[in-house]
Amino acid sequence: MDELDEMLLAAENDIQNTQTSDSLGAFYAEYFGKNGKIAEKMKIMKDLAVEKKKEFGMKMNSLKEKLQSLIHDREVAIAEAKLNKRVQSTPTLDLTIPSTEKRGSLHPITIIQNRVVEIFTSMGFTVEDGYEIETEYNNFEAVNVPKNHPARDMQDTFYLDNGQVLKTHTSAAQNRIMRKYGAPLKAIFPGRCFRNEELDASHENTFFQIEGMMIDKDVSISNLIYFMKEMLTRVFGKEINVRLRPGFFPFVEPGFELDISCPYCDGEGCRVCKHSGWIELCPCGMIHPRVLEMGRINPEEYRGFAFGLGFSRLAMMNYDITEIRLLNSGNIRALSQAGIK
Ligand code: FA5
Repeated sequence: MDELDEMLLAAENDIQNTQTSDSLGAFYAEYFGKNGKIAEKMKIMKDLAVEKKKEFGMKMNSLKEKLQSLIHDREVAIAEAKLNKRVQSTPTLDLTIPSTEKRGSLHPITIIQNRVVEIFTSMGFTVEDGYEIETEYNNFEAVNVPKNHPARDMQDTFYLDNGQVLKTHTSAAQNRIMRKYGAPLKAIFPGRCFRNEELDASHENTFFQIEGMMIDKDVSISNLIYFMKEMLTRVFGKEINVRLRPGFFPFVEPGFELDISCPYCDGEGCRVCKHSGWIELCPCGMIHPRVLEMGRINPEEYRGFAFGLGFSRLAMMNYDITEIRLLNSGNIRALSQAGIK
């Protein structure tokens, strides 16, 4: 029996000195394995007298239970120590702490678009969505640009195998919207446009426009001037004057180029307006009767104006960006400077 007490004492000591779960596993096998120390001791049993056998059996059971409980406790202690060590050596990561990194900002185009959309909706215009992939009919024929018309050269685009096109202008949605709502109608439709262009500082193959249309019985050029002046004055936050020059677009008659008084020098003349005091901003005009007809609106009864404002260029003016390609560049440092302005 003393031997068993000695064995327990030695085992307790060994367990406490064990530092890893691997060596604890080895210890377990040494004692509880098939040919381990306990199995070895149990061999004595068969030679003991009956009354001693019982006492020995009870003592062995209590020794085994004690060892198993000590091994379990040690295993837990080793795991805890390992975890504590890892926690202490890992830099603290608290995902709930607000980032010290700079937050993201809206893209300059989005900021301008939101502003223009808000202004037009406050004046009773509905906001419509155009498709980016359009039928050739909607992009060209429905706005009075038949096949082989020279105006198509100005808006070469990317053709898909199925004959559809990446829309070259937001005017591509005019026909669908006229047919959807009929007259009277006041709608704006911002969107991404694509052209197969020679790229330079002010021409991109992917850019943004916003189209506006107002159709009613008494709509005139004065309404067009009023809405454009009001919108631009609110975008630039100062009184903006506008002027119209003749401009040709097959879908308007008469057609205009709308210039604005230079917001940088208030018409005095500066680098931006090339010392003319005016900046060309937005083509527009009175919707051609054929375009109304194709939109199933009676041109005898209704008239309307339409404009197609280049958002990309408006954003450039607003944020003093001189290179249009920056807008699609994903250059976050540059874009966020504009975004936070
Ligand atoms: C049009 O796209 C006509 N659909 C506008 C219109 C609508 C006229 C309704 C009359 C009535 P234009 O091709 O000029 O017109 O383009 C309009 C504006 O889009 C330009 O003033 C310019 O700001 C912008 N734009 C055109 N091409 C590019 C380009 N490659 N890169 C960046 N902006 C462009």
